[in-house]
Amino acid sequence: RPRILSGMQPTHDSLHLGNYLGAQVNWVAMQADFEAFFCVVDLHALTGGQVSPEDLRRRTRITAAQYIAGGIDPETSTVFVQSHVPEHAQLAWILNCITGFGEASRMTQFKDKSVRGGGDSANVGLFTYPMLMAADILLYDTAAVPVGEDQRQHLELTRNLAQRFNARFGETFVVPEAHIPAGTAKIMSLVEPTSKMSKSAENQNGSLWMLDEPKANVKKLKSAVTDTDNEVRFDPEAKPGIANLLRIHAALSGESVEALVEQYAGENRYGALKGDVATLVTELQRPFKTHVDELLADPAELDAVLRKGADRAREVASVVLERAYDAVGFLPRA
Ligand code: AQP
Repeated sequence: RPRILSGMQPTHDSLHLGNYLGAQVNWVAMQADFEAFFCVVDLHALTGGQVSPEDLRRRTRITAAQYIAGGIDPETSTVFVQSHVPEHAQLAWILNCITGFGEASRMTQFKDKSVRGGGDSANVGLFTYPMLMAADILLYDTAAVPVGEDQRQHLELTRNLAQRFNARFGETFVVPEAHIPAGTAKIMSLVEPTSKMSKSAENQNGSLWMLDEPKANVKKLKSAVTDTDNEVRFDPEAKPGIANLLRIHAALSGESVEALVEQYAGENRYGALKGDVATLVTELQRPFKTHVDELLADPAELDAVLRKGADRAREVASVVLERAYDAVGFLPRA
């Protein structure tokens, strides 16, 4: 089976609905047809600035538990923690050394996040984030990478680096394809529907947390920013708030956006649309949260799953890293 790899950062005590719909739903759908690797990218989590060791450890387990609660089967897919597989940091170094400074400077996530943090507060890890992400992917001979739209540019860089390495040192890496979902590639903030829903947004009312109390999310949805036009239409340019709600509804209910537009035809139906989305989100959240709580109640069992995952991941990653070490000319240890 061809391989897929994807991951999320343990930077919050819960994933948001954008992570779930933009990435995880696809992971679950793909795990039957691909040999899948799902990684909690804790090395990446250090790029956001200072985080307490307790928070990082807790969030790493919580993130892994959410993968499983969201439908990843650790018996068929490999679920692991990035720092348990040292090959990620090792390959990232080599990729850093074939990436141009200007090329890395053009990454929009770096530009956005370094500006958000006040410019000088950004660390060097944030700058080299895309090359670590490329290492994550290339280490598994990954054919496809299921991610949200925000990761498209990083994926393109990964492909460029794989091609460049292969051209310079001989065929070593598989060049991966992005696998970005059509409707839910970018779930928007509820308070600023032209920006993506995000873990690190300043206004937390824009994000729906999977593990929050359902009533907190219902409240956020009821006050989601829309427009003054009063008619439910799918027009992401003119009506980004309504378009976002329609996309979320469609993804959770399985109905098409067109059918929903018909269903909410008429005046003053914004309240009804918001109420129905709130019900769908609540229905999604309840069993999800219960399952996460069960998994977290037995951390030793969860850690054993992650241990097994790391062992399997290393079996693959160590072979690919050795190929890359050999290709660049590192002297094999006698
Ligand atoms: N709003 C979104 N819509 C669709 N997909 C999204 N993803 C993130 N936000 C949306 C996808 O979720 C996966 C996990 O990404 P991550 O943990 O690396 O976090 P991120 O990409 O940095 O985005 P976050 O979660 O919102 O965090 P911040 O605020 O730090 O940027 C990826 O596949 C991503 O595409």
